[in-house]
Amino acid sequence: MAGALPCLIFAATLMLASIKSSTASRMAKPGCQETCGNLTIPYPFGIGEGCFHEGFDVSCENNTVYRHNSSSRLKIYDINLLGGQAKVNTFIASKCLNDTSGWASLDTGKFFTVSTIANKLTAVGCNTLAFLEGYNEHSVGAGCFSMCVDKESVDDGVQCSGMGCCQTSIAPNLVSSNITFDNRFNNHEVRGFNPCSYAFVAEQDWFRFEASYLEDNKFTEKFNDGVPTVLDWVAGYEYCDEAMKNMSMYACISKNSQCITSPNATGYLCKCKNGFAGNPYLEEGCQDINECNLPHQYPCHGICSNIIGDYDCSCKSGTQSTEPKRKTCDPIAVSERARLTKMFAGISACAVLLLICIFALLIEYQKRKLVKEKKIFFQQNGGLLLYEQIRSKQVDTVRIFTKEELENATNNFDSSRELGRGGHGTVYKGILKDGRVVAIKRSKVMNMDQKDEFAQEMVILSQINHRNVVKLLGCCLEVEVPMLVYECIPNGTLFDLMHGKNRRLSISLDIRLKIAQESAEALAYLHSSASPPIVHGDVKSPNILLGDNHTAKVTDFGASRMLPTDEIQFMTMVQGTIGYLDPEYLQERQLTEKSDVYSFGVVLLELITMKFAIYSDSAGEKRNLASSFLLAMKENGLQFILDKNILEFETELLQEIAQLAKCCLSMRGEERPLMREVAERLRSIRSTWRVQLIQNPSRETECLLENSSHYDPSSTGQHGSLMTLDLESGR
Ligand SMILES: *[C@@H]1O[C@H](CO)[C@@H](O)[C@H](O)[C@H]1NC(C)=O
Ligand SMILES: *[C@@H]1O[C@H](CO)[C@@H](O)[C@H](O)[C@H]1NC(C)=O
Ligand SMILES: *[C@@H]1O[C@H](CO)[C@@H](O)[C@H](O)[C@H]1NC(C)=O
Ligand SMILES: *[C@@H]1O[C@H](CO)[C@@H](O)[C@H](O)[C@H]1NC(C)=O
Ligand SMILES: *[C@@H]1O[C@H](CO)[C@@H](O)[C@H](O)[C@H]1NC(C)=O
Ligand SMILES: *[C@@H]1O[C@H](CO)[C@@H](O)[C@H](O)[C@H]1NC(C)=O
Ligand SMILES: CC(=O)N[C@H]1CO[C@H](CO)[C@@H](O)[C@@H]1O
Repeated sequence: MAGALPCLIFAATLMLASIKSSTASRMAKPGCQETCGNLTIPYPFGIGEGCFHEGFDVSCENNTVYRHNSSSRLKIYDINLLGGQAKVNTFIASKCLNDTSGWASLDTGKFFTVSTIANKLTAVGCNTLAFLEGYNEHSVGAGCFSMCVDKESVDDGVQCSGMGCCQTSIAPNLVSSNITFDNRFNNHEVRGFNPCSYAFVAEQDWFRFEASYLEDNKFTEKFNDGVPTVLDWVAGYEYCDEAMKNMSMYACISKNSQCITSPNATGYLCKCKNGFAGNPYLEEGCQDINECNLPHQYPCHGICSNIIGDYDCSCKSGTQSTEPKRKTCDPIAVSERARLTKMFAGISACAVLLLICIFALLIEYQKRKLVKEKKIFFQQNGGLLLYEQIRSKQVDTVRIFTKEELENATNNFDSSRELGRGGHGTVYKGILKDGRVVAIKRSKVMNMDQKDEFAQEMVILSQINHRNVVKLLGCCLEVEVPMLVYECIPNGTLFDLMHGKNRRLSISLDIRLKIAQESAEALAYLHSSASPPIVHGDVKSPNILLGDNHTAKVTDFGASRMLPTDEIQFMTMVQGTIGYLDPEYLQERQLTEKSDVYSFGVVLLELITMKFAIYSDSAGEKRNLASSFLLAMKENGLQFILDKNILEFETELLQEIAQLAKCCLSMRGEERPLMREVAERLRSIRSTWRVQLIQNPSRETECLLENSSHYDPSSTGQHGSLMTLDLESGR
């Protein structure tokens, strides 16, 4: 038995660790920062947009958590999720000799109040009367008087007895308060041993009084940084029944959570139902407690089996009753003595058995948890839907990758493998086991609805096969946020080509027309291939990849369907693609094919002006390319905005392209042409241009014809010389 004790302790530690890790992993919203310094930040608290519930916005600076947007900028030490409390740092009011000022105020901000149970108003000093004036729904106040005429009368205990230190309770639900001193009492009479008075609201049992605090500077030296104060918070000011009526603001969204009226403040809090633990404010926050793993809290003297939200305790076979009984197991005693003997023998056997069981259970539990998690994610991410489709042969082009495969392919998502980072996620370069190079996109966080749509989207996308659309090869659904695997397009994006490092090279008009036409074809195809039409929703030059021979490949397709629709995240999205966004979409929030037409119009403009969608003019002012262009069109000043390198070519043709772009940029969606029409128009413009090149050979034409047999755009040398000629012909 000697070895059993350390064993037990070890087992208990392991158990605690496993409980900690399983709950700790679900405290913040997925994808949000979970800790700051050594403080865990549980949702509804959160850092950054989309990570907090309204009113619980905090920031992390220098490993310290601050409550945002409260006028006193409160530093948070501790958050008690289930008790609805937070410990913050507040300031001390101090007054020395007979100066009249000296105050400290506190504004708690929305949903927070100063806890009346947990705090006390404390004053330190002799001949000191400290006041707290505050406001809950009414004006309220409290005062505390400390009296001592000489040093000897100061009570040198740890408690505040009223001599040198006093304490009093404060009113409930304070949202703002101001601590001041009564000027009729001052330190002049006791200046010899107590020059200053101090007052503060702090956690009740935290402060230990010492007589030396009355001496010069002793107190401020020790408590210069402020004192800890407990605030109560609520998820909302309503009572539970009212709160549940408005689901848009209701905070207890976890499946097995419930609403409780806060005992400490006015409003409601959330809690997991009995048998569940975790964060009740998160969608999947409340998780079943496996009671059988916690024999101390949930003693079971038989066979313990966990069930969702509860547990069963049945007798071991061999005893009289084999029928399962709840919680306890007391087979009818034959005789007291027999029972005792049996029990005694049982206990030691049980202890050993228990130990082994605990170990086995622990290992099994962790393993199962992982498998279960994967399975849950798989289901959440629409895996079953997709699996069905694959089986019924509706989808035969898409593979489902495992998490391990993708981790191996990307060297564990090493940052050196990063190809790009955008509004929707990060793209990594991956090398599959069979040597194929692929691009792997890890999306940002999604909610459940988006995940369902994601699967639908994948089914649609997998059926698309167009030479100008980046091909979807597969996906991985076993992770919290699904990952997509695309074919890898080697030559960068159109954005890089125009604005990247090599932008000093001019791009021939022919190539520009080719890219424009091919992108338009891709979008037209996508708009017409399915019903309802698939809308890209994020057409922009960074989303047009370039393959060999400058073949355009549209990517990030269907991002729109995965885009969040609630307001906060919507704003992020707008920022991500500002400059390309259809103004009508902004107003009506209704994404249509015509939104893509508008965005394509901006890409077309980029191609003929070589400017960014939002660019700085010569005066350094930010301008919207679409607006500048439309203005230039109106004022017949097209030559001032077009790229100088193509300006001299063929004004009629350029006019035609500009006219097309103008149509695409029409304010009203219905006035814009269909993508199919745009593609047709570009096709005819391009063929006109080619015919002209052949009939009326300029130097660019000669160059093109000369090089056509061994034209290889992937070799920069060739490319470069071609461009030089290009430039010359422009002069
Ligand atoms: C967190 O860190 C601070 C100092 O960095 C320390 O004073 C405090 O005790 C720590 N809290 C916990 C819970 O470890
Ligand atoms: C804390 O932040 C301030 C600026 O806000 C900075 O000057 C200081 O170096 C930071 N301290 C640490 C320890 O990071
Ligand atoms: C209410 O206040 C008490 C005393 O500060 C605290 O222990 C408890 O966690 C608070 N909240 C709830 C929900 O009881
Ligand atoms: C404080 O007040 C006393 C009389 O009440 C006066 O004699 C003394 O000069 C004052 N001290 C200061 C620093 O104002
Ligand atoms: C607190 O009270 C003092 C004295 O009445 C006053 O001067 C100060 O402005 C008050 N502070 C706030 C924030 O109300
Ligand atoms: C629910 O709350 C939101 C935000 O406070 C509010 O705009 C909406 O009108 C409320 N709905 C109902 C039915 O009360
Ligand atoms: C308590 C507080 O300062 N609340 C402010 C938070 O920020 C919003 C908008 O920025 C203000 O309207 C609130 O007054």
